Amino acid sequence: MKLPAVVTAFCVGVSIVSSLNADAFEPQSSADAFDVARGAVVTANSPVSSSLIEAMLGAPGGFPEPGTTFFADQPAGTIDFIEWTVPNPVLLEGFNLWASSDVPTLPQQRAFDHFTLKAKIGEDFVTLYDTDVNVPYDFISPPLMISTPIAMAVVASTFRAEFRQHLDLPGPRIYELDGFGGESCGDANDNGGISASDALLALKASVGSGLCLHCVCDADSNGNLVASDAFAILRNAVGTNPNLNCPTCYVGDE
Ligand SMILES: [Ca+2]
Ligand SMILES: [Ca+2]
Ligand SMILES: [Ca+2]
Repeated sequence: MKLPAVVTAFCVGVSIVSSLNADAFEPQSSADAFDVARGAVVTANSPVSSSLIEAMLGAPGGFPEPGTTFFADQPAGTIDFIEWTVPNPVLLEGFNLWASSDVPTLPQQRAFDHFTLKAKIGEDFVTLYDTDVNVPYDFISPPLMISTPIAMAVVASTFRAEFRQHLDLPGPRIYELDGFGGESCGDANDNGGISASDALLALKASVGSGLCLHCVCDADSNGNLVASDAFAILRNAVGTNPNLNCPTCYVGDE
C-alpha cells in the first residue's frame, strides 16, 4: 500500500472511531423510563422560573429555552428538587443527566454542585446516587455530565432528584434526566427475545409513530434510528444478522 493510501485509510478509520465514540451512548431521549412521553407525572417540585419543571422529563416548550428546566433564582445552597411518578413500576439500573451552566462566559452561573437521585421504597425515599459535582462541570460529552449505573438496581414508580444551587441567583439549568433499566439491543418489546415484532416497533419509532431507545433500536450504533435499523433487527430475528450493535444506554452499561 502506498503511503497516501495508508494515511487515507488511517484517517478514515479515525473519523469512524470518533463518530462512533460521539454516539456511543443514548442521546437525550423521550423513550426512557422517566419521560413524560412514557406517562411520567411531576408530583412535587421546588419553584422554577418561567420554564417548565417537566422539561427535564422530556416536555417540550417553556421559556427562555424550550425543553429546558430552569430552577428559580434562590440563594446558594438551596436544594432544588423534582418528584415524579411513572404509570407502572420500572426497573432502574442507570441514568443520564444532561445539564449546563452559563458556559463558556459564566461557568459558575446556573450551576449546581451536588446531585442526588432517590426512589420511593415503601413510605420513604432511599438514595440511589449521591455526588458532589465539580463546577465548572466535568462533562462526559457536553452537555451530558453524569452517565452512570446506580450501585443497586431498584424497581420503583416514584422518584426524586435534588440539585444544590452553586451560587446566589440564577438557578440551575437542567436539560434532561433519563432513566434506564433492563434494556437489550434489538428487544424493543422487552420480552427477552428478538422477533419480527421488535423490528416492527423499531420501524414505527424510525418514522416517529412510536418510541424506542437508541440503546435498543439503533442497531448499527450510528446515532440515527432509521428503517435500516429495523431491517437489521428483522434479519437478526430470522438468523441472518447475528451482529446487532446498539450504543450503550449509559456509561458503564454493557
Ligand atoms: Ca427523557
Ligand atoms: Ca422482543
Ligand atoms: Ca442506526
